[in-house]
Amino acid sequence: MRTVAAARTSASYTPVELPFPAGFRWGAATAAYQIEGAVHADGRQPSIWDTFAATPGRIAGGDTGEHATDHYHRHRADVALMAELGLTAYRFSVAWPRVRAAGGGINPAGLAFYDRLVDDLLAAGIEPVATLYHWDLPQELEDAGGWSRRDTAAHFGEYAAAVAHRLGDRVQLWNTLNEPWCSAFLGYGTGVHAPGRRSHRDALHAVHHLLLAHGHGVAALRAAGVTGQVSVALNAGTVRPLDDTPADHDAARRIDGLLNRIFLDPLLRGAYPTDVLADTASVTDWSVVQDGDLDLIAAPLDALCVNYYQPDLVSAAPDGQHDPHTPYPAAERVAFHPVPGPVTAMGWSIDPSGLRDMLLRITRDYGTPALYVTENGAAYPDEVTADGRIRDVERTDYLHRHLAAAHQAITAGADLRGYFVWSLLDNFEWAYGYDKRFGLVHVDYRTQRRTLKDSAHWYRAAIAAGGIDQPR
Ligand code: IFM
Repeated sequence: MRTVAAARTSASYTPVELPFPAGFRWGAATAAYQIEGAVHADGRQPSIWDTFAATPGRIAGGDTGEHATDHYHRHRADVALMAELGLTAYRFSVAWPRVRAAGGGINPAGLAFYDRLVDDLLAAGIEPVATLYHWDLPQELEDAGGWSRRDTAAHFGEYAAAVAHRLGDRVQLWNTLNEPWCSAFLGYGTGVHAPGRRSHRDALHAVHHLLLAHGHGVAALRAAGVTGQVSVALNAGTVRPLDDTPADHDAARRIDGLLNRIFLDPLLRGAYPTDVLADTASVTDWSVVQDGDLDLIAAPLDALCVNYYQPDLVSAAPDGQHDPHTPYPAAERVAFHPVPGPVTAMGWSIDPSGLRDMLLRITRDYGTPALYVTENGAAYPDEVTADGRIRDVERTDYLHRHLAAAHQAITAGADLRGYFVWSLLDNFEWAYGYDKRFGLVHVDYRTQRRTLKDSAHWYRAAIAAGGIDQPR
C-alpha cells in the first residue's frame, strides 16, 4: 500500500488504506470576527465582540479582532491559498454586523463582500459553506436585550432572509448558527465570552432564543429557495462518566443533557428533554417557550453539522458541591476531569474515539441525518524555523487520528459527508487572543505573511489521495 505522502507526488490514482466516499467534502473553516479585521469598513456596525475585546481584562494580552488576519482585504489571496491546498469546500461565517445597517435594515456594502467571496470561491472550484451566526451579535441588539430576549430571534430571521436572497443560488451548505452552546453558556452563563453576562437563567433563555433564531433562519432560507443544504453547527460531544457508578452515570446524563440533548432534541425531535427541564427547574420555569416555537425549531434539516475537539469526563461533585468554573447551572453539581494522556496548547484532551462515538451516537439516537464535521483541529505553539518551515508534527498527528476516527464512524454506519479543519488560518481565538494558533496556515500578525505549515501539506496530500493511511 502506498502512503499518502507518496500519493502527493504521483499524478496517477494511488490507493490509500482509508479512502473516504466519493464526493466527500474536504474543507477548512473560519469565522468572520476571527479573521476579517476591517471592523470599521463599509458601514460595519460594532458587535458584542468589539465591545467585549475593548473591555480591559477580557482578552489575553488585550488583543482585539480589529485587524485579525485582515482577510477582508486579502480574501482573494486567501482563496488562492485554499486552492493551493486543494480544498473542495470552505466554511466561512457572514458577519451580521456587516450586513445589518445601524438601527435595522440592510447594509448593501457589507453583503457585497460575501458576494465577492462566494464568486471567488466558485471560480477557484471551491464550494462555499456559509454560517450565518458565529457569535458576533450586533451590539445594538445586545443593548436591546440580546439573546435573553425573544425579539433577537426574529431579527435574525430578517437578516437570514437578506443573506439567503443574495447568496442562496451559490452557497452549497448553510449553517444557521455555530455552536449555540457557546453563545448561551459562555456568553450569558460564565461570561468568558461576549457579551460577558453571568446569569444561568439568561443562559438558558438564550438557548431557547438561539434555537428560535435557527427556526426563523431555516424558514427564511427555505422561503428564499436556497439551492444548498440547510443545517446548524453544534459543538456536540461525547460525555463519559469517570467511574462506573450510578452517581457518575447520572452526572454524565446531566451534562449530556445540557451539552447535547438540549439542542439535538428540539431540533430533531421537536421537544426539550424532560430530564433537562426537570434538572433546570430551579433556574427557570421555561415559560420563554411559547406555542408553535418547537414546530419552528424542528423544521426538517438537510444535514447536521458537528464540531468536535475533546470528550468530557465527568463525575458527581465529590462533596455534593458544584464546580463554580463549569458553564453549567448550579443545579448540575458535577466535577470535570482531565482525560489521561496528551493535551493540546488549549489544555484539551486528545481523544479521537470521542469523535467516532459522537457521530455514531447521533446516528443511533436521532436516525441517520447526513452529517458534516464542520470543525476539528488543534492549537500548538508553532515555531517558524530558520528555513521558514513550520514543522507542526503534533497537529498533523491530531488531524490524521481524527480523520481515521471519522472513517471508522463511516464504516460503522454514520452518513458523514465532509470534514472541515479548524482552522484555515491562525486567528483571533476569542478570550485567548492571538496566542493560540489553530491554523493550517501560519500568519505572521506583524506582516500578515501566510505560510503553509507542514500539516497543510499533509492535508493537501490526503485530499489529493481522497483518504489517508491508517495512523501508526
Ligand atoms: O475558534 C473556535 C471557533 O470559533 C468555534 N469552535 C471552537 C474553535 C476553537 O476554540
